[in-house]
Amino acid sequence: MDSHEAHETTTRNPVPPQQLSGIVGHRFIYTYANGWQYEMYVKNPTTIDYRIHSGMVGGRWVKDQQVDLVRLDDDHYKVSWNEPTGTSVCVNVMPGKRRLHGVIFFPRWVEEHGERTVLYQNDHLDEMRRFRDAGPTYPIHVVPEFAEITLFEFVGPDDDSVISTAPGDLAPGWSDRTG
Ligand code: FER
Repeated sequence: MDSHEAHETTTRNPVPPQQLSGIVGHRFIYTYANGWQYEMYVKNPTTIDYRIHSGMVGGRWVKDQQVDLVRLDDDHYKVSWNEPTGTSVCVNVMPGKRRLHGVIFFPRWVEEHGERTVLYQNDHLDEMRRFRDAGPTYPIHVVPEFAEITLFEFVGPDDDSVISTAPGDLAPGWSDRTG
């Protein structure tokens, strides 16, 4: 047996079963321990829409962000992506526990000028990439926080009406609905 075959016979599959139906097609609203309130809609296994209701870049909203979505375990998913702004995000979601943990990696220019990203990003994609490339990128501002999921509901996949309004144009208290 050559070394390649030896590897083939001893390697293990590290990937747990990928059943994503417990998160795809769901909308959830959550508040981080630092008070920042976010809303995410998992449109399909590769795409999210989201709104930021309050916090450092409250008012920002995005549709059709491409993400990596995996199931880590029972009631435990992980969503990871990189924004056109250069911001990277990893979010662990435990719907049954109403628990979430996010780590946001902001480039220096967003930490200094977050207001430049407070808009409907889809209408400004090239502008965001220009800001990203102009920097400065470093030092990265790392924000790791737990959050409580205050609403978790199934609304169905691939529905562009779920997130279609700026956070600031919703009725007062809209994001306070629980469930
Ligand atoms: C989240 C944390 C950060 C999230 C989105 C972001 C939708 C996006 C940050 C940014 O680009 O400013 O939990 O969920």
